[in-house]
Amino acid sequence: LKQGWFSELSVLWSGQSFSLQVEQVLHQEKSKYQDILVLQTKSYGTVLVLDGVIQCTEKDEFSYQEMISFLPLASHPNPKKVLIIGGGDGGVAREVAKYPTVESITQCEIDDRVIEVSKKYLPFMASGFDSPKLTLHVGDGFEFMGKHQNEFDVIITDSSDPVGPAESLFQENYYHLLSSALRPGGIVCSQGENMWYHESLISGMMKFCKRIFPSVGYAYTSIPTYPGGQIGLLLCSKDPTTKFETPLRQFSDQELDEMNLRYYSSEMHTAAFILPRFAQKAIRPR
Ligand code: AAT
Repeated sequence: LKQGWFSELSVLWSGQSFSLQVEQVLHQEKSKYQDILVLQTKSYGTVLVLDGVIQCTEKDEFSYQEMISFLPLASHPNPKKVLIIGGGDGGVAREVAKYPTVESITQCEIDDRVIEVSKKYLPFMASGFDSPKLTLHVGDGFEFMGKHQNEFDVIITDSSDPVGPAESLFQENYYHLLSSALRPGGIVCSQGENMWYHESLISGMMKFCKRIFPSVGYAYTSIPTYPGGQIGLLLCSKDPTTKFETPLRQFSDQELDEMNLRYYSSEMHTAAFILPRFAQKAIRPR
């Protein structure tokens, strides 16, 4: 930490770095899987960093957690059983628990230390772990997926980047396992990296997804503390009639307020799938 600044360096966005001014290092440890760092920052509140990469900040986490949850849920006619892979801070569980039709949430996070540290330092996200609908498992998401068939309506992969423990979650065989873990008409949504930096990763994933699923889409959300200020979301459906950009469930302003949704709306849902031309060509979602 040079002169009180944290800089995010990675081979995934080489030649650039986003920095945050640090007021205090709240926690630092090396878990079995990764380096865990919690920072109190000047302008983004509490920040969770894994292996040197920002996972979430208090100021803007809602953008990502709401969109990775509500895009697949509102694209499904009646999601009841939801599985979350990763998401050790609890933020996605918090969002999924808001959705009216959801009856049960299963989560598989690899690192119990991320869960414990989040409970202590990120209670506004870890509140997701308090949901009576949630069953939490600690283990590898890839291995977990191999043990479940025809079970879930929606599977959300809230994973870190493909360098480190999440590498297997970006591969074709993981998507075959996702497909068999879904019930008929099921939908998956995964952290989909950045269209400015990861064109070949994304287009490669879109290609194998289209071989496995009849409907595939790519959306993105704006979030200042992820590289490039935005992050993609890769969606696949077992139902060939799924039109991801048209939500099947629309919420009124009052309902959105009651669920404390600050980013998601039906309009944002539709808009998130409209890509700039360069990305449209590179990624070719349809
Ligand atoms: N909601 C915050 C965003 C994240 S968290 C990613 C989570 O995935 C972490 O808790 C990490 O421990 C967990 N994880 C990593 N690998 C696995 C695995 N194989 N099985 C289960 N969980 C795993 C994502 C931030 C994206 C950052 C973009 N640059």
